[in-house]
Amino acid sequence: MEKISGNINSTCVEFKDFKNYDGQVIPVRGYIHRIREMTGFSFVILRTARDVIQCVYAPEFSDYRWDAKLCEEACVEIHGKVVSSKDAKGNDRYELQIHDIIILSLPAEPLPIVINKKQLDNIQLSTILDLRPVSMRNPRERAIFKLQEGIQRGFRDFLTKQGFTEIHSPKINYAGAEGGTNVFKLDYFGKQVYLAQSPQLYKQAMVGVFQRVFEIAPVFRAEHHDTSRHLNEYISMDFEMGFIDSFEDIMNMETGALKYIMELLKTEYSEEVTLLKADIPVINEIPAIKFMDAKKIIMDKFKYKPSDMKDFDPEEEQLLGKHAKKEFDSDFIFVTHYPSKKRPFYTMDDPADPEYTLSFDLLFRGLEITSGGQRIHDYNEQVAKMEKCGMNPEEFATYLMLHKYGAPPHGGLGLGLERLTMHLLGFKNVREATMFPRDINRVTP
Ligand code: AMO
Repeated sequence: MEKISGNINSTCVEFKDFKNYDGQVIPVRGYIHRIREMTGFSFVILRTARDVIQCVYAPEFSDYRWDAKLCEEACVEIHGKVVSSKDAKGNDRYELQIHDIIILSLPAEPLPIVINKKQLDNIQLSTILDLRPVSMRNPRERAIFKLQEGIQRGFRDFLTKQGFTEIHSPKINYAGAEGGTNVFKLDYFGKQVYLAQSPQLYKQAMVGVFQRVFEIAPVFRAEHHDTSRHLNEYISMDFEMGFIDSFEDIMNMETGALKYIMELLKTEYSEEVTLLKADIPVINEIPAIKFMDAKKIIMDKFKYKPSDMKDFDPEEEQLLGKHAKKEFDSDFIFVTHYPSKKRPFYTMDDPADPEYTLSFDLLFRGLEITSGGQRIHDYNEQVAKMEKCGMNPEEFATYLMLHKYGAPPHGGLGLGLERLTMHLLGFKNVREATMFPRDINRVTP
């Protein structure tokens, strides 16, 4: 019987390592992205997991002869000699002189859209989304989600280094965590349960165990409107930390995480950053402004009349983004001390003025990407706040175990991955930064 050792011996060479193989014949696997026939030779562009590699077929390179079955989107193993050359802009690069092509599989049909141009030109977003499994084969489209991987990786790396433990909370829950009407109801063997709006109640519970926890996972919001910034399922990057001195500890932790993420994107995702022309923000310090002071700026400086004095509309967020850029040369701005009436039941009121809370939002280029703040840790205070909010504390007995049996001062935040990606890449619609979006009109593919 054959034994499986767990040794991973890849026989294929990655493009980034080509420099170590100059002049040698090496194997590479991938898709045939494009074939361009020239006089006397052909360019065969091979698409690997992260790169597109130029290979050249010419009869004089070897005894191998072109197989007429080869076509775009064929999966192949190419054996070729690594040679240095120049790209169209005169930059040094490596290409492969083809010595052999082994066909691994052939497509049954040609692709329904052209994916081998620089970007998906003249194709509507709805078509791109309908055809996600193939539209993402386009290198630019693919790069969006590679970069998104970098954001999550940065968040995870940074927090792990800061002593946070990664957790996974359940997504089928006995109650909605955030209140409001945008909760999905589910029939659970005859009982009504809800899809998680956020990991809020569970991440707080785990502060009582690990002190610092984080989670990167999908959450569900039954958004009844079709907007460019709302999804019904999105990836929430959450953290919660105990033994804080003030809610500013949370804003500092987020600032540190964002700095780390942006640095990681610049260093380890530079090809994607270049391909997408991503405008990576420089973060030194992030300015913070109180909610009511922000309202004043919106009204006095921008002469805008808010429709709601307890929250911001998208136009007001944009004005605050402009203010941050002009006054502080910052792409980010924290808005703190939101009105108590607009924040969920777990938010700690400001002892200096209980009409307001020790909470914040972070705006990035004029869009809310984060909510966070300090939580109530005292049992009696939390029960009283629930009652004030019209909730029945008995239904939240599990949640209240944290408070009942001792909770440290703590707080945390939730950061929307797709929204951060969207504004990093200058997209107008959050769906462009979502691999398989779910909205009021879409549950497929
Ligand atoms: P909140 O409900 O404000 O806070 O959500 C936090 C962040 O999640 C993103 N977000 C969304 N992204 C896409 N589509 C949506 N429908 C959507 N709704 C929210 C935004 C937002 O800033 N429990 C708190 C966080 C905390 O206090 O720890 C919460 O979930 O980027």
